[in-house]
Amino acid sequence: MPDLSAFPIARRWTPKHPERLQLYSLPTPNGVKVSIMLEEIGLPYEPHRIDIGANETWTPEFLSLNPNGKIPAIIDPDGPGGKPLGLFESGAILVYLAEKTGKLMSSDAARRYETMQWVFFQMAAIGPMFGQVGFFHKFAGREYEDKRPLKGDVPVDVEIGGQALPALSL
Ligand SMILES: N[C@@H](CCC(=O)N[C@@H](CS)C(=O)NCC(=O)O)C(=O)O
Repeated sequence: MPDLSAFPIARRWTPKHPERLQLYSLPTPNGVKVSIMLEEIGLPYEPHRIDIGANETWTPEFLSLNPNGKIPAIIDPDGPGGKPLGLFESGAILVYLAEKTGKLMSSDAARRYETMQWVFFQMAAIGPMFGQVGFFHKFAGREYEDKRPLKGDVPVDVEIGGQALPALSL
């Protein structure tokens, strides 16, 4: 039976099946990427529901696994060399699972990089943009005041190279 006691997160979210991959997540767009992959590759896992609405990702136990305070994160009790491995960032987890199981990523180098480019595109481009749209339009937008002047509303003092320019109307 693997010993996960070195991971503080396992003290707050106690594993019932420590021999299975431990998934710390919630069904959000980033969270489901990992659970969908786990279902697709058929790797047994134990999910732990992390309530981001209650700021559970910012507890010391969660931060010990992901200092960035975000789901998803995993502990694989059977990591490289048979040792437990903790991992965060959905893209890193997807690549790890693909390499661990030899599924959903080709062993052919060109095909592998083709897959990686789409993973990086999702992670670095479209994912964060959609995330911001969702955050500001659907969830917390009204809590943030946009202090920028509206076009034509407010004259703005501009200084370039220490020299004051006449007020501009944007
Ligand atoms: N780049 C990260 C983003 C993860 C992320 O943004 N997770 C959100 C939910 S989708 C979260 O945990 N938010 C909680 C918070 O920021 O308090 C990844 O892909 O894993």
